[in-house]
Amino acid sequence: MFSQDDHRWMSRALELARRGVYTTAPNPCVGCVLVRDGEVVGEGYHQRAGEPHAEVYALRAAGEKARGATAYVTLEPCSHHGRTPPCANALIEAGVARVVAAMVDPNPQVGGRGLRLLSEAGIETAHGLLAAEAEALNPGFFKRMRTGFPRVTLKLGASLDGRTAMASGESQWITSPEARRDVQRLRARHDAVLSTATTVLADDASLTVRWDELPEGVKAAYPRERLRQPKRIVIDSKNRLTPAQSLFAREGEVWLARHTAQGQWPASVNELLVPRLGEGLDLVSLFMLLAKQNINSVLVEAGASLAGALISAGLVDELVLYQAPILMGDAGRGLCHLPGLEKLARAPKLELSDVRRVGPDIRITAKVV
Ligand code: AOF
Ligand code: ZN
Repeated sequence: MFSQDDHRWMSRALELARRGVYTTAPNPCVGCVLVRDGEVVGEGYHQRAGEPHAEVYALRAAGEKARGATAYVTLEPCSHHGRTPPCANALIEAGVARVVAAMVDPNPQVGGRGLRLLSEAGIETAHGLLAAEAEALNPGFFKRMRTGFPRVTLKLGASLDGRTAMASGESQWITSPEARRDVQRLRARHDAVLSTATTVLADDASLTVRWDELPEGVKAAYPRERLRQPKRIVIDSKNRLTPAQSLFAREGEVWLARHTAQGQWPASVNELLVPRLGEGLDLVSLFMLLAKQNINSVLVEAGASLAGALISAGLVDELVLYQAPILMGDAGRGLCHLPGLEKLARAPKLELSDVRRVGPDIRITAKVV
């Protein structure tokens, strides 16, 4: 059904889409290439929510040459009036002859309607070309659209023997500056960073992205003036945080997840009221609330208690573990608190997706299965 040329142009559209990875949230990254008589007549990609979609940039670049062209789009053209008008209509008006989408848009406001509009207008349509690559572009957006939950990445740092702190609690800087730079990249790729009052109070963590500390390759693709701070979500079920913590002095929003509102906060701080569950707050409700606030992806940076609770609740999609070549001994603190786990058969299982060196450390990326 798809020719070699089709593959080539869709690969190009995917490449364009990737340029938006740090800036499109809460929208997905999308790329579009318009080809007529074997020649590219227009290209575009989505840059920022509220700004035009990929197809619009490609159509503007092509002008009259869009007539009779094939449009390669990494996501089904939209059919709804969101922040911008429907791309399906724009493609119809421009007179394109064929539209190839890598995949259908799982957004319930679209969900096949874009392709249907196009084919009802007499345009040849197809989808499913390089679909796995297109899926991988927007894992958070797709998960939120399909399930109503954000995609959750759990970041952990430990010694080679899996310890995060000495028995005394001493723990600062186990992993290298290179690993910390890599964490800056992770933060930049997520819509929100989630932590706890315990971690914030212990480390005086800021949880922000510092553009200067991003790896060089990321800086090239992510101009300083487009830097977007991930929302910082802090679980503070005992209302322990006060406006004095340095977290609140940094640029970007902070959402405090609590049972009850309390205190006077600057405008950049919101209290997110979450129901109680046992000792803490209901994590399932918290994540559903975050998805309702258009958060596609959450990076968790906290201690062993939250890590264990999230894994036990089945809320973690992926784990990123940095391990430093040091041994901290078996009296040190562990990575993940899993009370009541006695049988190996019940131990959470992971599947490695990537293992590499980051400076002197190891980075392991694994999916929770
Ligand atoms: C496309 N092309 O480049 C993108 C699409 O609020 P809006 O108008 O920006 O619409 C956002 C929705 O449009 C988003 O949730 C997703 O379903 C779709 N994104 N569609 O045709 C694009 N970025
Ligand atoms: Zn659109």
